[in-house]
Amino acid sequence: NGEKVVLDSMSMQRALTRITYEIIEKNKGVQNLVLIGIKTRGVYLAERIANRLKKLEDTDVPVISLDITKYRDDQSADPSNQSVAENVVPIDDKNVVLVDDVLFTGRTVRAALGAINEIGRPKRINLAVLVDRGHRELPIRADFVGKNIPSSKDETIKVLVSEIDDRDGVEIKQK
Ligand code: 3GP
Ligand code: 5GP
Ligand code: MG
Repeated sequence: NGEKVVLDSMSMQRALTRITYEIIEKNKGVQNLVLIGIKTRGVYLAERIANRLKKLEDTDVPVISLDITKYRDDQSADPSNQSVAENVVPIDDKNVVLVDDVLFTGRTVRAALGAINEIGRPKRINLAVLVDRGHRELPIRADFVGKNIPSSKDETIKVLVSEIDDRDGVEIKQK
């Protein structure tokens, strides 16, 4: 039914492993590092990276789970005082890596920066995404990219993580 596999399970593992090495290199180690995953799949990807960091650097890097709903620009402001994050640790003066599955218009990342501002003031924030599909509407780019997938707007990219989907992988299909 018109689905094309862009990353199979092994390729997805390798992309996450490469991103992990790039994070270690850019950060000159894992000191002062905090990962922030954007719900839903960004959190699982951040946890995968944290598992790799543990193996490679023998360090437990915290993973915060971020809910950007309150900061979205396409709905009236959420009046509730709901917390924007789970597993919160201090992020002041930390090197934060924000993790998401797909980077598209950039609006989710813009919202995430607002939510992070509620938690603290990191020294620096970098962005890691499994897929960059283009079509940015804001001046936002990723520092670490699993795969660039040029896409048309009437295509949709499916990101599967075995924690909640039946397998790992990335597929592209006509909407
Ligand atoms: P996620 O929360 O795990 O990232 O937006 C809800 C879900 O729908 C997302 O899951 C995302 O993967 C998926 N999705 C597929 N196509 C789109 C799209 O074009 N825009 C958004 N916002 N989500 C999409
Ligand atoms: P943006 O805000 O950059 O337009 O979109 C980023 C967010 O929307 C990501 O968290 C991602 O989950 C979701 N998203 C946007 N486009 C797609 C897509 O084609 N496939 C998937 N899986 N998610 C998408
Ligand atoms: Mg997402």
